[in-house]
Amino acid sequence: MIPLDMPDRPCRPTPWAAAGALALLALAGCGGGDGALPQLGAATGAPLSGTCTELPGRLSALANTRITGGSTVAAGTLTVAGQPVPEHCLVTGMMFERTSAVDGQNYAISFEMRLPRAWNGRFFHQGNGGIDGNVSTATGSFGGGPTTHALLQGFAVLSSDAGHRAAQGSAWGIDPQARLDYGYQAVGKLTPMAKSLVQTAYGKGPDRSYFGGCSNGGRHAMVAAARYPDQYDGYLAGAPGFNLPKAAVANIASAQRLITVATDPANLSTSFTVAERALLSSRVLARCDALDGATDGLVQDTGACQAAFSIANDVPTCSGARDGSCLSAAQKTAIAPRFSGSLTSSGQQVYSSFPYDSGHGAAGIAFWMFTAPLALDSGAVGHIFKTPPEAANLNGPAFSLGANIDTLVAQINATNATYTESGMSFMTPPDPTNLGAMKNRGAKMLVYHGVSDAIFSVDDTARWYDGLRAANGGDASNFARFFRVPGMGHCSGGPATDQFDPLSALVAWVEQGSAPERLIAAARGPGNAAAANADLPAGWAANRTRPLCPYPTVARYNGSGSLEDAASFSCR
Ligand SMILES: [Ca+2]
Repeated sequence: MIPLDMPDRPCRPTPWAAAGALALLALAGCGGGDGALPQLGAATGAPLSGTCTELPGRLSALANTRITGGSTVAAGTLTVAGQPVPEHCLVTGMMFERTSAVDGQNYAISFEMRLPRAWNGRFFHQGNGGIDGNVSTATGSFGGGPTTHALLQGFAVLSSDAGHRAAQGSAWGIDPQARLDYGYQAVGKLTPMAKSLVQTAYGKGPDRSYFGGCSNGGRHAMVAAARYPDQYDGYLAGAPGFNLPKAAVANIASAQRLITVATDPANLSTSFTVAERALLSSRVLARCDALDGATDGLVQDTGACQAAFSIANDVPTCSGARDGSCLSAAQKTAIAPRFSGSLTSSGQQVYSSFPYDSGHGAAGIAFWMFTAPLALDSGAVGHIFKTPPEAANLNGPAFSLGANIDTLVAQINATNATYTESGMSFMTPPDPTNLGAMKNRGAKMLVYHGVSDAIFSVDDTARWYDGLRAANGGDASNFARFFRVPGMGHCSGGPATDQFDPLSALVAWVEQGSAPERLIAAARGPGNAAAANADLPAGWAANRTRPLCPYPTVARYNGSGSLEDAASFSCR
């Protein structure tokens, strides 16, 4: 039982009473010190008041906002995760409409909100992927090949374009304010508007608020946890590209190496074919699969694997022509730095190492390894992240293959009179391991990341989490937990159990104090998912399950029981 006079602020050791009776008293009063964080209450639902079409008429007081539509969406009009979405209201609008003094283009933060008739009392801010620019349907998706979306669970869901339109390609990065809105300011502007809209629609604001997404959406969640710690109670960050400018430059550096071993210089994917990527993963499995106690096509102990595996020694070197059964010596030289990490000319990491894993042969890898550096990272770095930006008519492949990596690294950290925040400043959390403000008010953070992700490295996320632990006395598990997903690529896919519901786990943690000891993930085999995962190995049961374990633990086989069943594994 909690004493009525217990302060609702967090209990922390006080620096001025580091020793002696005062410190003992402080700890006693806090029920054990730093572990006693506030417990937030559970949300309670409410019905939507009025009709969807008259709702916009009641929203005229929203500041800096123009509501552009309100309509009823009948049950079953939308289907997500194979399930029909119940009837809800759709409200659309725009915030901060303006014309840029820098590039003369029109900008606004466009958004939609989907408001369930049967509301669960919660607000979900859906962070979208890529470089934003689209108002993705606000079903409340959050990656992870999920079995559900937030809208299906009864959340009121917001989605936005983060302040620019995809029709501009990446050239909107020439506008300084559009950069800042994309980085973090759109979230800061949208959040109070959305809560006010919920208040009008339901007669009360959200009891609990959540932010979730994967990739850039995971980055948004990480940034929101640092910049807006008072606005959300739960932060769900999938594959958080919180060092996105660095990752993009490193991927460009990778392309510059790979092009040297492409058999067709006009097709970067000929540098490292499907068969050769599958060979690499098969050699990783041969060396690492059994290290977790189960030869099951999954490398759970990725740390032990990195120590055991060597691309130089464990992959055959071609003695003749490349035929998919070997890598040429030149290929190994070009590919190995993808994993050890691209370096500047002075030997500094551009971004991060990437682990060897079982998923490098998966279909989704090719986009991130071969297409993205020439068609996506080029515009992201050329227009959005670097100061000064390139001209609007940027040629993506020519820019990426011709760029000086040292120069790009300097430019993503640079400012000038027009661009007063660097790419690294507006895209990343200001101090990623300082999450004290959200922690101390009882908010929680759940992070997941695929080990075979080829664009944002699980190693970078692990390094961040190690820093977070160090900043919290060696243990951050009372407010932030990080789950690795072996075999999974970027947000989903790969030879992995990639189907899980981290949002329900986060809600139970925030509102009930039930911390996730593990997440149960299932394979998306035929018949076990709305969209089957074509990357699954033939020998796996369609409904294989595994525990996803809180870092640094890994799922180890208990020594008996089915290899298809999570119950046969423990997080150790
Ligand atoms: Ca294994």
